[in-house]
Amino acid sequence: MYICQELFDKKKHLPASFVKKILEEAAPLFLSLSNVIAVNRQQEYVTQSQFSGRVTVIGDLHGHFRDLAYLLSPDGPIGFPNHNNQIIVNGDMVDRGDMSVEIILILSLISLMVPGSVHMLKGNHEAAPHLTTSFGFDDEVKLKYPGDLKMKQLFRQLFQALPIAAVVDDSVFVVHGGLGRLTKTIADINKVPSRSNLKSMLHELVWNGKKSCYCSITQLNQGYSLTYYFFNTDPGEDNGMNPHIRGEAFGPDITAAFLALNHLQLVVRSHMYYHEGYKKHHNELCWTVFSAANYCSCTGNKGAVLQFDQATSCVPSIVQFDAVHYPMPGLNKRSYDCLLNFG
Ligand SMILES: [Mn+2]
Repeated sequence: MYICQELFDKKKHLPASFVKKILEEAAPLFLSLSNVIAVNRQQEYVTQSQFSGRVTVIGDLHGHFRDLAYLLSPDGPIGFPNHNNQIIVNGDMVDRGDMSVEIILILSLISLMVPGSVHMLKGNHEAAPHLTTSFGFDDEVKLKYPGDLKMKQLFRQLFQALPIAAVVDDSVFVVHGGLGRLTKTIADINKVPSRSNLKSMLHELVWNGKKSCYCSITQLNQGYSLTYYFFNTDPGEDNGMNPHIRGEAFGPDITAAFLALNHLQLVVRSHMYYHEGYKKHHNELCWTVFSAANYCSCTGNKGAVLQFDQATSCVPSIVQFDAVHYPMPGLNKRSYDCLLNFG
């Protein structure tokens, strides 16, 4: 991480051949995982009902590599990941910030070096290519690896391979955006054969033979719809699905029904900026965590992570942190205008 930062500060970058090697080796590893991955702490031998070790959920990073470096540093609140100190990175690692490339590379590298210690999930910015085109990531790749046409394709391939969600200790569902109108079992989601075929996955999960979905076939074919549900919804106050400033909001009844159907206790999602870095919704059954502190160098918010570190409880500890300050010259006007309305 220090090498990445030092190179960046000198306007240099990791060699393209090294980057490609990481991307080419990590993508098949991610694709081999189930759509919803199980992240389990070790069960203590004596009681069988208590867990040891820690799992930390990191929310949106959006190119804030310095925040990630702080979190994983020896003096940071997480430290370097290992089997007893696992991290889930809950999507939207890229766009808007200026070091998205380094975030993907360092997390992929640790995933390869210490399997099972880092769990990267897909966010709407990894799921929809038009977002990386509009919000900076594609430009960042071009800037750092000019003329290298294969590089963007390898990043895209890796994004497609990322899992959709995680379940911690058979209790906590972790997903980037939230839930949708079709309540699904974890088994249903896992039955979808391949994440690399996005259209097929969207069709199966969203439609499932029903024609009641809000979206049109055209939108579906463009690959928006399930990304909408799992990656794009926000918690709302009213029951059911309701119109929302940036799409649809899912109500407390949707959260309760999903948890009951899957015998789970809590939903942790990200996707939305809050000034304190986290927020509890739906009678504390759904929590938001957001980890880009001082988002895009202009909001002054704290970052937060949620840590499952107690032996018996699935209520996480909240760790807040202040931004690692730096200028962000690459922020364009469209990003600035949109950043509070889009996760
Ligand atoms: Mn998002």
